[in-house]
Amino acid sequence: MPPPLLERVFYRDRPAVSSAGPRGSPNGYAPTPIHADRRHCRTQRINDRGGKSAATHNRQSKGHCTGALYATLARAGFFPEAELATYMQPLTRLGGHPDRTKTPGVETNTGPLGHGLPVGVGIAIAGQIDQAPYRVFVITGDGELQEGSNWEAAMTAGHRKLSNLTLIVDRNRLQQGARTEDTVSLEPLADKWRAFGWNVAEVDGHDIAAMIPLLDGSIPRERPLCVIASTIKGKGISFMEDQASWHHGVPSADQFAIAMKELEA
Ligand SMILES: Cc1ncc(C[n+]2csc(CCOP(=O)(O)OP(=O)(O)O)c2C)c(N)n1
Ligand SMILES: [Mg+2]
Repeated sequence: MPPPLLERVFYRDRPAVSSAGPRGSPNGYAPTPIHADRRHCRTQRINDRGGKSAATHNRQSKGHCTGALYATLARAGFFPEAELATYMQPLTRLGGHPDRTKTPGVETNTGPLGHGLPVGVGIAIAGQIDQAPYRVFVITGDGELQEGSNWEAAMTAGHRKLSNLTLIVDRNRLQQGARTEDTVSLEPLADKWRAFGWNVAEVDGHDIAAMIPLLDGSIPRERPLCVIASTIKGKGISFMEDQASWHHGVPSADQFAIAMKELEA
């Protein structure tokens, strides 16, 4: 039985594959830098009380990537880091999808793709009405954007000029079983968001230094911002990188050892 993957990867400040070991759980996700980088985790000052007092509201719409989310929440102090070892074990608070009734720091249950952005838009509208100082962050997958609910939310956000809302699209070009562009193509993705009244930034999603100024509120804006973060799913593990099959893959003990060695290199 290998040591808990989340703990090992997390302590190396490396992008994590987001689930642990031979338990039939989904593997191979490249997290977005909002999870992977401790500096950002600190600057966000996420607040589990919510409401007007919260500095930010964070929605992980791609609820299948809880591994990276939990590692970040643990580091931010929402629960003990040792608890990461219980990931997806029976009776854990750290299940396969985020559950606000179980996991401290989780504000919205996600898992059904296409929910995070509509919920985030609602909270951003509330903030706009209340003139509350908080900002709202949502992370979606790119395949997830094939859900029509996202575009209703995008239209509303653009119409209301929700400058307190930032969406990060994890643009890894893979969805569950195939490439996005071979399934239902998304391009020209940036133009789509612009047409819906959003500002757009296109970045290398693994370039933390490039991501931070987009997220830290230092650039004033009058519209919602969509950050299209180009990423490589499974980055850092040679045999997983950019492979759709690893969406649900479970590494063998040998593969696990190789993966950890490569991440530690
Ligand atoms: C409404 C809905 N349909 C299907 C699924 C099953 N599902 C989980 S992850 C996934 C693929 C998501 O692809 P993408 O949004 O690109 O996320 P990535 O893992 O590449 O970051 C699918 C289809 C789901 N969770 N919700
Ligand atoms: Mg994807």
